[in-house]
Amino acid sequence: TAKFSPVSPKPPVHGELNYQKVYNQIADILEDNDWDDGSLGPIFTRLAWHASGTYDKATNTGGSNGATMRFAPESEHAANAGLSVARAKLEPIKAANPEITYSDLWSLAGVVSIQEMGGPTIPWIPGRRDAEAIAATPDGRLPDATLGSKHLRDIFYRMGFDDREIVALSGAHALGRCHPKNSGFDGPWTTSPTLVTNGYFKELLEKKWVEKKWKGPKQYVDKETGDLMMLPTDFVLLQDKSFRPWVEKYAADEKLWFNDFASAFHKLQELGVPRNGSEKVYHFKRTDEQQ
Ligand code: ZEM
Repeated sequence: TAKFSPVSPKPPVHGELNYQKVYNQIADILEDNDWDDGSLGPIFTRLAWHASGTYDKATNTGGSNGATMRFAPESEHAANAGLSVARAKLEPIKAANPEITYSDLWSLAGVVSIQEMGGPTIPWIPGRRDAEAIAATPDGRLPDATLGSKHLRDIFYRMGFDDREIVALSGAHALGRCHPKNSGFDGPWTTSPTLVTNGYFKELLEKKWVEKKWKGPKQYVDKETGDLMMLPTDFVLLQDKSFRPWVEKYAADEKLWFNDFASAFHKLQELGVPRNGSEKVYHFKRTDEQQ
């Protein structure tokens, strides 16, 4: 009988690693004046999301366990274009902490980024195990920004999320920007792309959005300045009867969004990770709370 298992047979050693120390090491490399808006936080957040957003609850496949995006073909899936930068930037942290798995490291980098950019505390649990390429899920599990609300529901219900969580998670687009060479789309969603705020929901509601006139994929720009953008999947949150009330609530109440986002992002990071309920849950201190 074949003994081969796609998951490494030896569990990593926990408890020996000081995760707050690893948190701080990641926090130290976030600021990068040669990168985009000056922070690697947005791209680390996207890495953590794409590593986990492959989950399918019906078959219990995909998810943040495994870090199979290290390998082709997953590294070459169109949705993951540009993420090699994020993976490479985390290599020195892996080298300094060989005991941490890539899957824990990427997930932790998402948590560090969100907290250090001013977002809510995200409870985090270590224990993910890296897997071989064979454990990767097929292409097409991550959302396609050109589609509508049915597609958003198909993708996020498959992971086990509901409408409220879909809207809460979408608020991560307060961060970062679209890069033509990665996705074909262009521009940031908010005027503060390195800060976690409810600005995404405010912009969505308050700006007048018009279709961008260009040769690229269909996207929206704000009519007044043309500086901000929305993807078709962002714009449908305004049009859909069940999504829109959450956009309005989160725009009016940042605390509510912080709470919902923290729960949903934690849940996203747990997808597909075997747990027995006795694991220690970490709540990391921000670096500015440690002085
Ligand atoms: Zn994103 N996202 N995303 N997202 N995303 C991009 C960038 C970022 C969708 C999507 O197609 C795109 C979530 C949900 C969804 C982030 C976080 C999260 C880009 C631009 C696209 C096209 C990539 C590029 O060109 O570099 C779609 C369709 C989504 C469905 C709702 C969720 C959930 C996220 C986290 C919780 C972040 C932080 C970025 C910015 C990355 C950067 O490099 O600045």
